[in-house]
Amino acid sequence: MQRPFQSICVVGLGYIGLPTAAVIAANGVKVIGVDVQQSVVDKINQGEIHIIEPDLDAVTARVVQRGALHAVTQPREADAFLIAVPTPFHDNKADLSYVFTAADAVAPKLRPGNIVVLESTSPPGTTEMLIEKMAAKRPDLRFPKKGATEVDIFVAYCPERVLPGRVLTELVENDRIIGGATTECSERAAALYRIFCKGELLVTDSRTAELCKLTENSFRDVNIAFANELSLVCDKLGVNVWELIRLSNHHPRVKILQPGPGVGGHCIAVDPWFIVEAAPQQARLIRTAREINDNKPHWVLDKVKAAIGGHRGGRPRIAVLGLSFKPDVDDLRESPALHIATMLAELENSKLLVSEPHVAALPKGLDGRSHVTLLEDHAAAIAEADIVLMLVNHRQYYEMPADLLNGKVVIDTRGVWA
Ligand code: SAJ
Repeated sequence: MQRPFQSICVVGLGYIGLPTAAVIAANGVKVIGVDVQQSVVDKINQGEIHIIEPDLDAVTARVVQRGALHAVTQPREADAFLIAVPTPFHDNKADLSYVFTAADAVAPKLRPGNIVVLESTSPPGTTEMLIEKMAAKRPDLRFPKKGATEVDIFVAYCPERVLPGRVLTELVENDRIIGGATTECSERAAALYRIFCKGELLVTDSRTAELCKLTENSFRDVNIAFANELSLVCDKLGVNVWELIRLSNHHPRVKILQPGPGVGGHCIAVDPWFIVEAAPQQARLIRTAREINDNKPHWVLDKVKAAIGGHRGGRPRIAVLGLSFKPDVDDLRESPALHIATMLAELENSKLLVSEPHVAALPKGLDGRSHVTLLEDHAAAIAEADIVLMLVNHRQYYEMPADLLNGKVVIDTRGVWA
């Protein structure tokens, strides 16, 4: 029997598209990878990769060498099309231009029986708009819409939910949500994901699938906001928030997360805005949570400013502990710790002794400033400092002599010394 998918075209060869293309190719299906950047295409065709992800280099080299994966700048005819392009959020709006550009590029290559799947994180209704875009370009083909019994092109939404650093494992092991435009679209999409996915394939409609991805990250954002709000309440009332949360979590149905200097990374700090944009009147808690978390770095900055104001005897030295967006990673993207350190450096009224075990040099915003120094040894930074600002609870920070903090003003946003 002929396999239903002989060739698959993956549009967008970034953090999701490239590993997906490589994994499908490794499962014996011919993959055409598409990226608008010629440099990315060239690199992949040489069997190399342009992103950091464990083991992806070896898999890519193997499938490119076997001819199972070939990269190009424009889509080509295939049995299935997977779209994994970025959907940035700016000026309070989701930017869907990359999705629609991909749809415009795919449309001329479509043949009856093809399936198109969108994976990019998207506001509810995007898949329906994608269908309209392609239908406008191809009036000769029947696309799925309400009441249609027969279609030529099947369309579905299937969000990516893999954790960077574990992408190759999670692509295969994780359950997937499949939101077809019709039941038959879902069935076809499920057959496509069965090629490489060992997890459960959970079928629903496209809007539910779109909202599901956004909901998962909003759920976490709202829960972190609750913890961050508690930290403000406790500061006002003179209560230790870490002890409060520890005690409250002994209740069998209470599981409060941890406060911090704010919420960073590329997903949790962004995705809830897609829901707020789609339903501004209804998504009041989700919006407020975003505002609480976004405001936390400024609250921390005010605490440091007060400590600087209270310091006697010249410019104080501040040990800034951690810059990454969460503990034990080297990722500085959208990091509240880096944001706070950069705002502090701008003030120029203190000397910053920065510790970040996962970077070799100071990042942009902190480099080239005479009053900012990167120290390899966090204990040395603390020993020299008047004020100690704990921003990221990296594993190494828990190991230091207990009396090192004696006589210092301590601002501990992570509860390391609580
Ligand atoms: N944070 C806190 N307090 C906590 C937990 C986290 O302040 O109790 C902060 C972290 O320090 C960090 C931010 O929240 O700044 C986000 O970190 P995270 O570990 O919660 O999440 P991410 O961004 O690394 O990954 C999330 C995950 N989503 C969920 O847990 C619902 C991951 O599974 C997704 O694959 C990923 O987003 C994604 O790509 O969407």
